[in-house]
Amino acid sequence: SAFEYAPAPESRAVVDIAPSYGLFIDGEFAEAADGKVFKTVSPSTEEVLSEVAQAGEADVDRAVKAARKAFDKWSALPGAERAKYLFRIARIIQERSRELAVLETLDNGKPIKETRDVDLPLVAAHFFYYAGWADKLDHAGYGPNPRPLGVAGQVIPWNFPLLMLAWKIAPALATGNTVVLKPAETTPLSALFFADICRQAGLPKGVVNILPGYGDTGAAVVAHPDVNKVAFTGSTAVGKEIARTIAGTRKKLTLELGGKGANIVFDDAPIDQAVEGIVNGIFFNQGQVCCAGSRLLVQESIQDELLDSLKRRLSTLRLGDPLDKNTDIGAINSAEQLARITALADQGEAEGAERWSPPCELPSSGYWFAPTLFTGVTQAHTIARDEIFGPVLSVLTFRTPEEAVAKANNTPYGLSAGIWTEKGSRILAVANKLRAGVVWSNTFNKFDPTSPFGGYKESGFGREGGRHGLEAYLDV
Ligand code: TXE
Repeated sequence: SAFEYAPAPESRAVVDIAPSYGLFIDGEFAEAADGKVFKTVSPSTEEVLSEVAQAGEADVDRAVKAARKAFDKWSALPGAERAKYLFRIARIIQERSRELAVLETLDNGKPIKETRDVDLPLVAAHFFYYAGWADKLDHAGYGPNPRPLGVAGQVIPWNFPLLMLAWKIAPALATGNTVVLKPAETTPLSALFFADICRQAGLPKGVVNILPGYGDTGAAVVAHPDVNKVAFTGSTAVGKEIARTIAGTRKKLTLELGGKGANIVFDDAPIDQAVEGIVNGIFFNQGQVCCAGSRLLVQESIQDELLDSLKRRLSTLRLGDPLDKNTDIGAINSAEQLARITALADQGEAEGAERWSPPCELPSSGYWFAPTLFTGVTQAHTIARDEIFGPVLSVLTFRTPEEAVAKANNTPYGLSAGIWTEKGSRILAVANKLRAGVVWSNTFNKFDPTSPFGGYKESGFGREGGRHGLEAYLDV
């Protein structure tokens, strides 16, 4: 089934990484028009994995033209025909999931446990899910005959490279749009392997185009006049810049930006379960997750007990080789991200919060950051407000549910929150007052292709996933 776990990958031998890769335009791999290339490295070893073509404006133009040309035929196909391609892609992803999981772990630095058990099953599930919608769009609640928008320009980040690609490409293709996608500069490889999967599935040329590059490539995709829809996941600053760029055009836009999620633990919560949820909330993918539970709000009366358990649990986490299936904490994705995390954590200390990490040896090469806890954090601290996007948890306390809600909402972001309590009525009462796109109760970081995902406030707008995810790609 779509939700089956991938078999356990045992070594990097399952993936064959070529020394160089081209851009994927109109069904073919090609060099950049100006011949530019960049290197992608493994963040856990700093080993160069491959050299990748870097798309410039001329390449963006060629890719958009190919997508535009492919659009007429692709959008005219009966939905059931488009579904066949998407189901085929989903099945190939399942078949190749060991290889893709190892590839993603090498290029991103996250533990194989995560790419194997979370990323890859979810990637396949998204393609299966949206394949199922392709012939049912008349019944999606948007009235008869909703129309695709045209060419979708999609820019994605590095924290879930293949999953973010799936979130963007699966609904776009199901609804009859064609795609020009720019992967993040530090993680281009899985998108290029996906291009190969499109060929393997016999997807018509030009329906999917993949353009590796830096921010300027993304900006050129966004600004291209023949792009009809822009979908972006990344930093709030770049999201705002994109919104400014396309203001005044008729391009449709969805933005999935940063977050500062609160995990709220009440005094009646099952402590052991809450500790697991807190750890998953902030240390999953080294905390490089937009919906991470990066603020722990704990009811004052259980603070000591909870922190003791949490520290004991953190002391058992294994940091190291991401390809080792026992590893819990992998590498930080890039030197730049490591520098950002380091600077914010240092600022937390300088502003007077109390810093704690379990004893933990960091490998000598690669980009690493030990799991870190800050206690005595108040709203005045930078680490209570800014997105750190790393394995750093800020602990704040509250006395009453009202105070918990006020503190949780006291952020410019609004992407995620978690509530831990035995009382169902309290879950509903608190959840209804939180300004967050997703609220988990007695769990955290659970994803499902049938659920819409997206933010309030500075976390962006528009929804991805579920029936709502179709709307972003349709004129209704
Ligand atoms: O993001 P960028 P970065 C947050 C997180 C992190 C910070 C910086 O707080 O610490 O952002 O990360 C492309 N026009 N998130 O620098 O720059 C870029 O090439 C068009 C949260 O990596 O936003 C990449 O493909 N595109 C987040 C993508 O945008 C541009 C995930 C994201 O990079 C561009 C990532 C431009 N002008 C970071 N400039 C989340 N919501 O999950 C860059 N890009």
